[in-house]
Formats: sequence, structure tokens, C-alpha cells
Amino acid sequence: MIYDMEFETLPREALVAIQLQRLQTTLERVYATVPFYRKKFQEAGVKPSDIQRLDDLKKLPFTTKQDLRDNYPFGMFAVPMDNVVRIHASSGTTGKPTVVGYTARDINTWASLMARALAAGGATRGDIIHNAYGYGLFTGGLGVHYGAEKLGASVIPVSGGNTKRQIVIMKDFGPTILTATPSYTLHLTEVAEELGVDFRDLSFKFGIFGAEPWSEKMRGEIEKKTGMTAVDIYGLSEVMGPGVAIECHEAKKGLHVFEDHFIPEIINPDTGEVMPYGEPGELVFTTITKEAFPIIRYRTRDITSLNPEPCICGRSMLRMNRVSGRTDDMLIIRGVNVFPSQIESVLMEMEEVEPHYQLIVDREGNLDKLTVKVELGEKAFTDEVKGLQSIEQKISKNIKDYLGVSAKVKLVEPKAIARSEGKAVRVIDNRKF
Ligand code: DLL
Repeated sequence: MIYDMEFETLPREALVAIQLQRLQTTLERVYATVPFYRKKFQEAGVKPSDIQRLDDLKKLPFTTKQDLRDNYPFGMFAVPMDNVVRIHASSGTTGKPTVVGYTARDINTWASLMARALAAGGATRGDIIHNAYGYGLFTGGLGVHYGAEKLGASVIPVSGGNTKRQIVIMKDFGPTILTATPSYTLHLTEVAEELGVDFRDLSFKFGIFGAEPWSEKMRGEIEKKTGMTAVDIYGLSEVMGPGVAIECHEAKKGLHVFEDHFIPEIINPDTGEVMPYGEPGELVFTTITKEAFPIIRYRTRDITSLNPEPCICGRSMLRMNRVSGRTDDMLIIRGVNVFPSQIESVLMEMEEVEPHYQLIVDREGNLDKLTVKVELGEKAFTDEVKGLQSIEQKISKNIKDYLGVSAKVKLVEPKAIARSEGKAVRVIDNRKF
């Protein structure tokens, strides 16, 4: 029996009662122990005792990444360092990393959550989990690892990199579940092919993929190439790590949020107003069980919407739809908002190219220029050297038709775009702001 599993099917009123009680306890604690929150609450004229219903959450101020930077490294911890047993950090592309801490109880909570997440994604104690998320400061490797052990599965702590050796291990150890970023999974399939191994002949049943945005089309591509069922897992260091939300393998339609630990809200990123279910906006999380690093109304910058419809798996937890992009990844090209995931969807429609791409943005004079670099498939590469220009034109036209933005398309040879062993780098923005 996995600890806490009974929370997954609670009627809403029962869940809300638990959430409110946990929220109130968390707020009292942060007010008493974290000077940052006390000051922020005072400035907003609100006390923990003002939160009498879940709806009152909106009276509280948001927390942003900048707040974490201002309190770098440990300024927002709510327990003395003697009680902190683990520290992780997310690298971030600019500025200082975001540092998070865990007590022994937090590690246990996280392990239970990840065990529940893996179970929702199709894993059982009989499975062998090939864990190719990076181990280290990144939360992916150790997060999945502790969850897999808690579930009672056998975990192979292979981490990212050493890709050829990973293929040998896959052949020899017969893992049944793959945990990795979607982009690294595609790289694994390519290296397998080079070694004469067809992924579909390996023993995998399920893949639990996340840590970066990926599209529904990319899911199709990965399922086709690997022969496994691919589910989407979401999380972020500031809130816990992996295991904040996951798709159930039964429906594969939206990610169930572990609401007994995290309260999600969707806000309008410009006004901060809370949006109703179904409306897209920025995802905001409040943690309600964490000890070392509780976080209140954290603006994730991830864009999604919430779905309260019942799910065929029987879980009553809200589902968040696949993250479609980040508010800070949104490219504004000559006034048109473009998300990398939208370009990905256009590219995935085309047989001639592979799902390896990069978006490069430059400014010429006052004009933004978008270049889409994408790899040709092996077949198109050998067959169609003459037809390259027409493929480029076709992609450009599709991007213009679907997204309303002009892009220069540059086809490159297969494997010309650097592979990542963790999160893929999709955007290179050379504009100076
Ligand atoms: O990426 C935690 C994680 C590890 C999740 C393994 C899933 C699997 P961070 O490094 O702090 O934590 O990055 C968090 O990654 O705010 C999203 O922008 C993005 N992200 C994570 N999962 C998904 C996903 C881990 N399934 C940031 N879809 C988040 C889209 C995702 N974006």
C-alpha cells in the first residue's frame, strides 16, 4: 500500500477541508519563522488568521523567482539548518541558482509523492526503472530514485550521459520503465539505432517523461520510436521537484496535481487575477506540507489551465493540461507571441524533418528575425538534396499559416543539432534588450 494513496479519490469537500487546515498551519509557520513572509504579509495588510476559506488564498501576495534570488541561498528556509538534510538547486539560465532545502520529513513526503506519481504512470513494485534523469543538484534523478525505492521497484541509477553504456544496460538488465527528459529519450533512440538496437525490442512498457516542455506530437513520435506508453510528469524545484503532477497512464490526458500537498491556481500573468477553470494563464503553487522550504503563491511562469472533470482512472485530483510554454520563453517576434511548443507542433506535422530543432532570434536594425533550424530526416537527406529549398519553403509557409509569423527555415543535416543529456536548449535569443 502506498502511503497517502487514499487522498487521491477524496470527494472535493473532504479534500478542501484537509487543504484548508494544512494551509492555515503552513501560514502560521512561515509568518512566525520566515522574516520575508512576515514582512510581505504585513505590507499587504494580511495575517494568517485572515485565511478562513481556500478562496481567501487570493488575499496573499505572490512569491517570485526574484524573491528567492534576493534571499539567496537559505534566507527563505523555515527551519534551522540543523534540520535540513538535503539541498538542491536549479541552475537557471540567468543570475544565481534557486536553492531549496528539505527536512527528513520533507524527503519522506517527496518519496511518497514520487511513489504515487510513478504508480499513476504505470509503475509497480515488480518493475525495473531505468532512471536517466540527472543525479546531483537537479531534483530529477534523486526525486525519481527515492520514489522508485519507496514504491518497491528496482531502480537503476544510471543518470544522464554515457549514452552508449545506457543502451547496453537496457539490453542486459531488461528495464521496464524509462524515466528521462523527452529530448534525451530521442537521443537514446538514435544511439540505440547506431548500435543496431531497436528500442521496440527492449522490455520497456512505460516512459515517464518531463522536466521540459514537449508536445502531443512529440509524444506520438516517442511512442512510435520506442514502443512504450509515454506519460507526462511535471514538477519544479521550488515546489518540490518531480512529482507535483503526473498523467495517469489510463487516460494520458492532463496531469493530476497532488492536491493534498500543493494548491494550484491559474492567474492572469499581467493582472494577477485568479482565472476560472479552463482558462489558460500562469500556474501558481502554494505548498501545504513542506517544512524546510514552504512556498506561498509561487509564480511558476508556466502556462497551462486546470481541468476539474472526473477522470477515467478514478482520481478526483484536478488535472493541469500539458504546459504549453513559459511566460519568459514566449518570443515576441515583431509583435506576434510565439511559443517554442507551437513551432514544434508545426515541425512534427512534417515527415521530412526530425524532432530536433532550435529557434534563433536576432535583431536586424529594429526588426526581429526568427530562424528555425531543423534537422532533415535520414531519408529526406539522401533522397532530396535537390528538393531542400522546397521543404524549407513548405515549413516557412506552415509556420506563417499557423502562427502568423515569418520565419527563415534552415535545414541542417541529421544529428547537426547538439543533443542534450538533460533539458534541451530550444531557444537562442541574440537580441539585446
Ligand atoms: O524539472 C523537476 C522535474 C524533474 C520534473 C523530472 C519532471 C521530471 P526544475 O529543474 O526546477 O525542476 O525545472 C522546473 O521545468 O517550471 C517547467 O518550466 C519545466 N517543466 C518541468 N516538467 C515539465 C513538463 C524539474 N512536464 C521547470 N512539461 C518548470 C513542461 C516542464 N515543462
